[in-house]
Amino acid sequence: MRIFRYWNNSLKCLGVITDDDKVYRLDSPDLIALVREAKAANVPTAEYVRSLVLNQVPLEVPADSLDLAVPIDAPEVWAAGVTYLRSREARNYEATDGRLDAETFYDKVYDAERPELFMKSTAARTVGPGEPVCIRSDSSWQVPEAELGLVLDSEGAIIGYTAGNDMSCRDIEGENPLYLPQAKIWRRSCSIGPFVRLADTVADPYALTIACRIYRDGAKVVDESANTGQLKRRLEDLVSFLKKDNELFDGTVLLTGTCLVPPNQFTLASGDRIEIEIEGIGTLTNTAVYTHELE
Ligand code: DO4
Ligand code: MG
Repeated sequence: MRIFRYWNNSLKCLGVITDDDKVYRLDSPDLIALVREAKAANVPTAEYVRSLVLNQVPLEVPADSLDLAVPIDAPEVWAAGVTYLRSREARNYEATDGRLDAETFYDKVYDAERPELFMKSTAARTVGPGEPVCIRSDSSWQVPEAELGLVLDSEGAIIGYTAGNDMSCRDIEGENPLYLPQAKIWRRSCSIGPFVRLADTVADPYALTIACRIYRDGAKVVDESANTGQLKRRLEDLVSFLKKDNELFDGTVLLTGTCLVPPNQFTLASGDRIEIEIEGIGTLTNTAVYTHELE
């Protein structure tokens, strides 16, 4: 069961795709309200939504044909790093110019009990499906990072799963790890959506194929896939470190790290179309542009 939002006459509406692939409009204002209503009714959210649509007529169009919006206004997006071997390998490459002769802090954090967690984005910097993501003008080595996103409530419970893009500058991060915030955070450097699959309808979050495809001038220039089974950490452990002495807000998103990095010679160019697909969750599509091209 997947919750989404879409534009209808300049209004953001809430919708659901049920397990039998029917699409319904929901009256609740947003996902968090829906979760609260289910809690008040003392039933799991998916069961509550099933009861809401029981006697409703489904929309006649597939969800993909609607004008999909960001599924949740995440007040904060956090991200975990170096949670997959592929990320460790890529970061060691960019930090050492390919001369891998000593243990790096990426090797250390991959094995440490404490995960790398960083603030990735705020609601104002986060875009949804179909919206442009931005590339920085002071970087010449930029990639999307396809990541499984956890949608959390203020207690840290996982409400659902979404797809996320942690746009990253490999040259800025590789030059000096202290530049991480600049390598990760700028205008429109994060994208999430289009669907949030309710957590109680996902049988095994450690068995999801993640794919990243990039198209340039109509040709596919990147096509990579991996699986959340390769994640080094437990999702609950990432959340428990995020929660420590911290305040979480309903709808916070935690991106769980990338298992896919495009080949080292690849960098994003303006006009590239990025598709991030997570099995059972959906495909997040955005086009990359420079910030000065937005206006
Ligand atoms: O260590 C820097 C960031 C790592 C990251 O974003 C990832 O592994 O996905
Ligand atoms: Mg990342």
